[in-house]
Amino acid sequence: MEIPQSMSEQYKNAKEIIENSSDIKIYSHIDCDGICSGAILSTILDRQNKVHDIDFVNLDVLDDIELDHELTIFSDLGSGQRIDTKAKEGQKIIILDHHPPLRDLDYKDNKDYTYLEINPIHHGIDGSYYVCGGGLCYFLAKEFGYYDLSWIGVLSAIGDMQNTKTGHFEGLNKIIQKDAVDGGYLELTENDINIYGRNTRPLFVALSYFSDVKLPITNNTAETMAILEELGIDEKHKRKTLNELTMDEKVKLYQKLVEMISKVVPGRYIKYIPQLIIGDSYTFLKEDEDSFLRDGSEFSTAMNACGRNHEEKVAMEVLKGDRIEALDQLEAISKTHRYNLATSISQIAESDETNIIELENLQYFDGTGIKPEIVGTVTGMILGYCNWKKPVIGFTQTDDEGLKVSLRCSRLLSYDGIHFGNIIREISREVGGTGGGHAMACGAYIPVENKCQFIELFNEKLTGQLTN
Ligand SMILES: [Mn+2]
Repeated sequence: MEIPQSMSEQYKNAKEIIENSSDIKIYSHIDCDGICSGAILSTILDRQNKVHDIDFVNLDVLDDIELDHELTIFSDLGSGQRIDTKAKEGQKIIILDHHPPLRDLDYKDNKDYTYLEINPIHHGIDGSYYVCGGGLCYFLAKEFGYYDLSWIGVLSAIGDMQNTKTGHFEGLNKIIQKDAVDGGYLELTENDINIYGRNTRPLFVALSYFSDVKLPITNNTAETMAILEELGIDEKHKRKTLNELTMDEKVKLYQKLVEMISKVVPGRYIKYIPQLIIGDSYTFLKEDEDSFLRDGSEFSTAMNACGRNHEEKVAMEVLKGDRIEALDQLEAISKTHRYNLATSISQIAESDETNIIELENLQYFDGTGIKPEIVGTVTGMILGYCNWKKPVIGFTQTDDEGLKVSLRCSRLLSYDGIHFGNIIREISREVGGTGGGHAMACGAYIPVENKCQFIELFNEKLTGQLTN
């Protein structure tokens, strides 16, 4: 895939607009993709000697936002929000977003302000798997000749889970990946064993987090140690990481995982098993050998940890190159974040009476007290304690009137073709809320009094869809 002509013309236009502006504001999203987007844009503007200000925001603050600058750039958001209702004559707006657009390509016409929206969907390119916000910003950087930012484009796509379907990058993401490899910033290991924490977690710990299917090793380090011993890998428990394994050892581990998973999944899922274990891995070659920044997934987790804790600017400074002060802060934030997650998990799953309620087609828990910012991550980790054949939904209070809802499910269900992001959008709307997201990771905000109705409708909606 290449960038369509219509889109590359938009990039030329965007470059021109930036070159001719001096008072610039950026709004970007608070997740890894949004932070990467912001870091790329901010670097472009720094190098162009453009004074600028950047804010990382939630989507809900954008509707009918006041525009106070000559040029306002929106990245990884904006397409789905009414960001230009207060645009004044002569102002300029650039949007770089991959979410479903409210407006079409000729919306720009007949305005007394400049409106440029670069969205792959306008050009027939999928925004879930082919390019995300950071990628779109990288193509702008490329227009300026800044190929060295390609690795941030790759990181954004990892954080946005653009590769979950196949384990590889496709579409425009592949161009970004190639730029990063060619520039010596990225090493791609195709079809590697894909278990989180390859650089920093001892393998017996990393394996215990396997939760797409409940295995004997899930949340059980005694069992993971026994299995590694049986395979002759890391027998003396020297806390070897996945990265330290030889190819031979990786093959043995792969075969063992396939064997274990085959025993517990229904026959029609057998064909998906390799996808659960295998995927490309990404190593950032400019990072220190033993740094958690060297592995793509671990780097993206640290970016998300900052987003969850309203410390996006720390994350951005690390991306822009501060590996001293900002990196120290990033480590501290990640540590606190991990502690908060562990506390939340033990409150829900590890207490004596189980707090997970299982219905016919779903399971849910009341996460009151868990910060809304982390309830999604917690829900994902709770999956390992649940029935993997059904999605798990977590609820937590945002204020007196609102609930944040998060849904996570095993990748097997999404390979099966269920798109929970679309389902949650529909159901949350029916109960007076808003929602959406990915096939296997999504969320919503709903009025607190409609929780039961939400659960009932959701459970009903799934009847016959989960065929286990
Ligand atoms: Mn995104």
